[in-house]
Amino acid sequence: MKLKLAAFAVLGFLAIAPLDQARTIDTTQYWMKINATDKFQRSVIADTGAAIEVIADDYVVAIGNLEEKNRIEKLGWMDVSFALTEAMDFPAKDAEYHNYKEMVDAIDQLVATHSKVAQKITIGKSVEGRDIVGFRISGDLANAASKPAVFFMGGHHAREHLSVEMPLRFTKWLLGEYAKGNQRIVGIINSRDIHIVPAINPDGLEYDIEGGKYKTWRKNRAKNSDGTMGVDLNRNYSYAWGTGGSSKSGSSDVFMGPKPFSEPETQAVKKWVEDHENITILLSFHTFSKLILYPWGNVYDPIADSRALAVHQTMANKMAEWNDYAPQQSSELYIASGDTTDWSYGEHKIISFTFELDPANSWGTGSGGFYPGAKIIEEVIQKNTEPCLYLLEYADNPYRVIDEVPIKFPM
Ligand code: 0X9
Ligand code: ZN
Repeated sequence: MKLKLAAFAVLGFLAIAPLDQARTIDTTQYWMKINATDKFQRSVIADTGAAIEVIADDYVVAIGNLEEKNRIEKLGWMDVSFALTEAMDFPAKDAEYHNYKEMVDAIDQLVATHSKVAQKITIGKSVEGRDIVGFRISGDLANAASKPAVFFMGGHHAREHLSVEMPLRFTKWLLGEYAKGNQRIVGIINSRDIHIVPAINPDGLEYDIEGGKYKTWRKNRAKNSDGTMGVDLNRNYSYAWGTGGSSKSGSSDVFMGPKPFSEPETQAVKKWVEDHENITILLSFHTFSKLILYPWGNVYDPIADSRALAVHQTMANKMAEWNDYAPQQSSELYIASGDTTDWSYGEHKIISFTFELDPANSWGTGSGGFYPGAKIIEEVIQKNTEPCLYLLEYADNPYRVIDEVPIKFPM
């Protein structure tokens, strides 16, 4: 009821405000359930500038601003929509999630405890000047560059807090197991160079929870030239930038930015990857939908190199056995250009994955799938630990997954 009243209040305001003023002032986001049965319809929806968040057989749920809602209404596919004006208090049960300071403290504490094998890294600074920090882990840190490396990252999207918890807590587990003498983990750490950056977008993370309220914020906190805020960092990478599923409008949740790598956060990732040529595998955590995605996301065509395609598919299928997520090419969701993994594979031939973590959908989670509560954290870390170890074990040569001859029993 409250939501409906709020929606009327917003529309009433727009009716008396001059159009251009309304355009700059209205920052209301809309939740939309839209009829769509295939990837082609989903790509049309993605092209309106709204962010698709849930995909079901015959509909999607997207979040977008008023302009985007109007565009979708014109398509004639809108089922139901309402304004997301209901800000929530930060629930006490979510205190287990790390804000930026808590994350930095956790990193500092872990590297202090495990200083022989872990060091703090700063890959760059955010728009608002926060350090983009993480871990580098290796049995021989001085010579880590000579070992095969995996780059794990999270928190591109501000409201996807579980994608920060995943790499952070995986690291804590990994270092704890090493200290306990778990032989498998000792072997992995001694033979690998592991790079982990839990929050690529620290400003967005902080803004989303500022004042004890969730804001369903997605982008970074860049001040755009038209007075709007934020660039979608997962539309700002250079590979096939701006070729579909992203927007030129600063008010869009999928704003591509004024040019490829316009943002310090994506520049930091770019420089880090360029400076570490030993990275063979990259995994970017997002939420939500329980998916394992691999390139391409900017076209429906599969990766042309049949061996690289087979590696991505084989690995995705294997990892799905552990986390029970759905493995698929990114564009099976919808076309979107300028994402991390199209760039890391397209530009650097790094075997690249995006995980859309739990939950599967937004039903029953109150505010939507971005805020599933603290009770889900442990289970999500556990089911995704084996996939992370698997990537680390194959980092010396990911092509082993297709070249290895399976042992046949009986021998
Ligand atoms: O749209 C995104 O950036 C990712 N989904 S999210 O809900 N976390 O925002 C998915 C990116 C997958 N890539 C492509 N479809 N290109
Ligand atoms: Zn995301």
